[in-house]
Amino acid sequence: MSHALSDAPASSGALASVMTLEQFILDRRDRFPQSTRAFARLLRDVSVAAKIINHNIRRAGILDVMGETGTVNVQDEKQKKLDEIADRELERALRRGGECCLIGSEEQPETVSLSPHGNFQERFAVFFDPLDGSSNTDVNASVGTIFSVYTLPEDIDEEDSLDVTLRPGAEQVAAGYVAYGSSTMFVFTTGNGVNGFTLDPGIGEFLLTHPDLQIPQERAMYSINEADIEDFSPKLRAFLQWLKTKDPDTGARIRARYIGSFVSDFHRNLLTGGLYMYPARTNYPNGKLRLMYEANPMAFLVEQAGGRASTGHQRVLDLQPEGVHQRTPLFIGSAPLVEAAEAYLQDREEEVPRVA
Ligand code: AHM
Ligand code: MG
Repeated sequence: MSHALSDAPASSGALASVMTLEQFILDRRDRFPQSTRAFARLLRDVSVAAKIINHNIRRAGILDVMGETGTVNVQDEKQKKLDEIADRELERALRRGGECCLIGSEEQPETVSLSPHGNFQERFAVFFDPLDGSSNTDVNASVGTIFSVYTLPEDIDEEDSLDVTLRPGAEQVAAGYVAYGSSTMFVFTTGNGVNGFTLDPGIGEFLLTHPDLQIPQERAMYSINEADIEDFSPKLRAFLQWLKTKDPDTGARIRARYIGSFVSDFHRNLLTGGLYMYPARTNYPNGKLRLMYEANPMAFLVEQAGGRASTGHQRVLDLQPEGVHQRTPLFIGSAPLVEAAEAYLQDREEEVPRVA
C-alpha cells in the first residue's frame, strides 16, 4: 500500500513535504460543503481533543486512569475512567471553540445545548462516542473516538433543538474517527472522499498518510462476535456459512478478525477490505451499536470510500432517528459483501454477487 509518508524517520527533513491536518483543512476548505471558518475550527477542535485523549490513553498504564468509575451511563454500561476523560475533553474542546451549539454523547443521557460564543454564520451539532471499545483499555488493546457533524438551521430554539438535530445520517456534513492503535490515526470525510492522518508524536501533528482512501472490494476479512451465533437468525447463519465457503475456483477463503472495538475493526477492514457485522440478536432486535454516533458516521465514511452500510434491510444513512441513543443492526464494509448479507437476510440468495 503506498502512502504519502516515506520510510524516513519522523524527525527527518522528509516531513517538509508532508501535509499536516491543519494545512489540509485550510487548503481544502473551498472543497468542503461547509467552507466556513467555523467548520475549519470545528474540525481543528476535534483534532485537539483527540490529541489530549491520545495523551491520556498512552499514559493510562502509569496514571490512575484505568478501570471503572463505579458509575453506569444511560445505557446501563459501566463507565470507565477513560470514557469520562474522553467525554470531558471533547465537550471542553467544542465549548471552547464556540462554533458548536449542541452535542450528543454516548456518555451523556441527553443532548447538551452549548452556547456558541463565536460570531459565526453556521452552527453545528456534534454527536460522538468519546471512547469506543473502552473495555479494551484495561488489556492494552486499541480503542477509538467516533464523531458525526450536522449543520443546524439558524432559527431553532431551545425547545425544538433535539428534534431538529435528529436527522438522517445522509445529512451529515462531516464524520470521522480517531483510532488509538499502534499509531494514532485521524480519519475523516466531509463528503468529498476519505483522508487519513497519522499522529507524529515527536511534533504533535497529524500528517496526511492515507490520502483518498478506497475500501478494497475483496472478501479479505469478516468481523462479528460469533459467540452469539445461537441468538442469530437462521438467515444470518446461512450467510455466515456462505461467507466461510472457499472460492470454488481459487480456493481462497476469508479470514476472521474481531477485536471487539468497532473503530479498530472498521479501520482494519477499510484498509484490507472486509465486512463488519453487529446484527440483531434474539434479545437485542436492534443490535448493540448506536445510530447517531457509531453507525451513521462510519456509514458516511464507508460510502465515501466506495463501500456500503446497511441494516440488512435498508441503507443506514436513510434511517430517520428517533432518539439520540437509538441502536441499529449494522453490516458495513466492502460493497459486494454487504450486498451479499442483504441478499441472504432478504431471501434473495440467488442475487448474491460473486466476491473474489
Ligand atoms: P461501547 O461503545 O460501549 O464501547 O460498545 C461498542 C463496542 C464496539 O466497539 C464493539 O464492536 C462492540 O461493542 C463489542 O460488543 P460485543 O462484546 O457484544 O461483541
Ligand atoms: Mg461505542
